[in-house]
Amino acid sequence: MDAIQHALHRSSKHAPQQPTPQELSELKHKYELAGQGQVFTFYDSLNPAEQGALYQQLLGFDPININTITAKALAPAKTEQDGGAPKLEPLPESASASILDSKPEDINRWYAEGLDLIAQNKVAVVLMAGGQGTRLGSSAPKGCFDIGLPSGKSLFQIQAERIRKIEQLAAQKAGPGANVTVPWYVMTSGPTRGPTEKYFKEKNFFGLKSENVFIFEQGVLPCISNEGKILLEGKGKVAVAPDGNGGIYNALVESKALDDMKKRGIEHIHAYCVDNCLVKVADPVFIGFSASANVDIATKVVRKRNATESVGLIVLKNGRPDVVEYSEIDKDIAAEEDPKQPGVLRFRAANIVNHYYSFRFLESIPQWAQKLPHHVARKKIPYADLASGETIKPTSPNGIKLEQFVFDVFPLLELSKFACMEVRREDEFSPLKNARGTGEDDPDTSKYDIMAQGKRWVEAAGGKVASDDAKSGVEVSPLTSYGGEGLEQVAGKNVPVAAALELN
Ligand code: UD2
Repeated sequence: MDAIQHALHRSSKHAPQQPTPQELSELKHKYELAGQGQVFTFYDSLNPAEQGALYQQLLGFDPININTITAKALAPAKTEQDGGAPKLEPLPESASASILDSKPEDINRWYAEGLDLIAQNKVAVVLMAGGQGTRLGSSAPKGCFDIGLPSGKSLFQIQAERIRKIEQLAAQKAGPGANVTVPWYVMTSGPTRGPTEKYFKEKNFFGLKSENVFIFEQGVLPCISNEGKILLEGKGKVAVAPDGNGGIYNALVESKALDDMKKRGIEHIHAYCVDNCLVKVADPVFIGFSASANVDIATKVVRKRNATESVGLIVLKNGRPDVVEYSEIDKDIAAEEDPKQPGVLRFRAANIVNHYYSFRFLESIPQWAQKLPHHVARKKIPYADLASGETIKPTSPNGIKLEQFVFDVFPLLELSKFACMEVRREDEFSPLKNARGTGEDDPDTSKYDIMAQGKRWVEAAGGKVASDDAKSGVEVSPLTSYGGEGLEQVAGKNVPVAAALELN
């Protein structure tokens, strides 16, 4: 075991340790070989604790690999001219189902099968909550955000209560004595882990058992200057950023979340995005549909709102399922019309970060996680000036953040092991992306979409919502109804608008 491996072994057991002179010189040499020796510029001016912390941080990166992924991420996108970029096509009908035109008996069958799997404790939920919500303008984790519902519930609480309700519905179907648990694996990042853990504890895990909530953290990657150099945030710290929601795969393995799922006998996983207030957490229809299709991955999509909506597009590329992110799609392709349906977008299956995975597929993560590509986000990154050591806040993008995308795993699959389910946007997708007042994908549209859905449910159950004002609605607690069921008691009754309907 060489000095670095000794240090890795030692560091895994104790607080940041001072390296031995040999360990330090070996690590310095490794970074200098990679042209990244600048990270040691201020090392000698640091105190022992700072030196230990910087050493441990640098030990966690491989500078050669950082150079490789940076070069690959910056490589010019292949164009059709140089025979590179393959043709994109919409996913064929064979790989897609749509709730919009599925037969009710199929939907009911998927629902029943999904509930049975949940009742057999074979279903887990993974929440991607490491994003930093910059566009929303809130420094707290997005899941803590109060979208202004009459109940004041946050996104985390709404999602937790949907888990509690689906556990109850599955247990009711399974009959007396059923003991149903849907474990909730919450992925956070450096900036969101502390506040998320604190919030969950304050809220007593929203009524869930804490041993069934597994909060873990995704990895980080160094920020890179426009010249390809690893940036220091300060004299003793590398500037880092979360490694993207594609970091979920490594994080599931490194955090032992995957081991925990195996111990529990989990076979089906629902993974989703924290900012979608309408998300059907552990949706039995989606689980049943995916399990009966025996796929390794399934994804929910909604019809794209317009050519410029900021959503990834599910496509077929080289015969494989894939997603082209909104920040990387060719504008002309995004605006192309369907030749068979003028006025309808050709590429209209919008990715909503709502995925099913088979556990058997997630078990194979170590075989392919390193192969996932990195994407580049050009950003203004505060950095330590190498001459003065002062931290500079740049006024224009001075570097890049590298991140992986969760859906970059799709092309690993044959089409036969992949499925796509189109769902109703009004029932399943209302992302919280922008600050209040933006008018689209903001706290008010989130609140409205939940209240409008509650109103539809109450009216479908024979209830009457007192006001016809288009902006009015009813908040139906997830503990009262998961998807509009169980509202018989409102039949014939007037339900006041802006009510938080907690019929337990
Ligand atoms: C995401 C999708 C986009 C579309 C859109 C729909 C990706 C890469 N893009 O775009 O295709 O589906 O959502 O709303 O998914 N997250 C982490 N760790 C990170 C970064 C993000 O956990 O390092 C989580 C984040 O908390 C959120 C989800 O991933 O739950 C999506 O992240 P985002 O909101 O930054 O992605 P966005 O809106 O750019």
